[in-house]
Amino acid sequence: MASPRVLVTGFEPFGGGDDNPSWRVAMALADNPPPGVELASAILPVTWAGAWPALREALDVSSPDVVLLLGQSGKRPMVTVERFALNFGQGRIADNDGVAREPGPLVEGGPLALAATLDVDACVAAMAGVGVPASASHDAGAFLCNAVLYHALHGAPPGRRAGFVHLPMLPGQKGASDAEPTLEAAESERAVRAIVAALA
Ligand code: PCA
Repeated sequence: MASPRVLVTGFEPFGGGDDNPSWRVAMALADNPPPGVELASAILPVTWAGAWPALREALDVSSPDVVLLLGQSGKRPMVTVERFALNFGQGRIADNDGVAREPGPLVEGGPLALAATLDVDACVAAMAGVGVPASASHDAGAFLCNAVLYHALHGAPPGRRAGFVHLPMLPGQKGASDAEPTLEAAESERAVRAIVAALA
């Protein structure tokens, strides 16, 4: 059987931050591609205007069987795999263009919610299997992580699977406080590699 084509994406730093665990992991995988899959990767801008166009372009170029979207979550104690994307976007904070989006649908007339097509529980199990605490989440928020998952699912070609993994902030990352749980980049990378290995 041919190796599955897997597109892994990360996001740039945002919200005044100086780093993002998701771009670290996406770049680490690009530098040292996991075995058993045909890897493509992309870094997405944290902007309402640019994130989906950048993802759409990466999808057009790589035509992946699996889309594994990564992002940072500031307040989660562990790696989380999103079950759903909502057809709703709101700029709780300004994006990297300085735009705070008014609340409203991402896709006019689109379904209110779409379920991830990557097996969420299998992803959680794969990460638990390598000793990285992980859980499923039913709320990807209303910012750009939710938005790219919704767009990746909406109108996806048959047979393509897409999912989203939220990674905790990095220790010492600007904006991370002692009160917020963090995870080393190497641990997040190990977790994501376990998911990719399960796909291979
Ligand atoms: N996290 C944000 C957007 C970019 C990122 O890494 C989010 O959770 O929506």
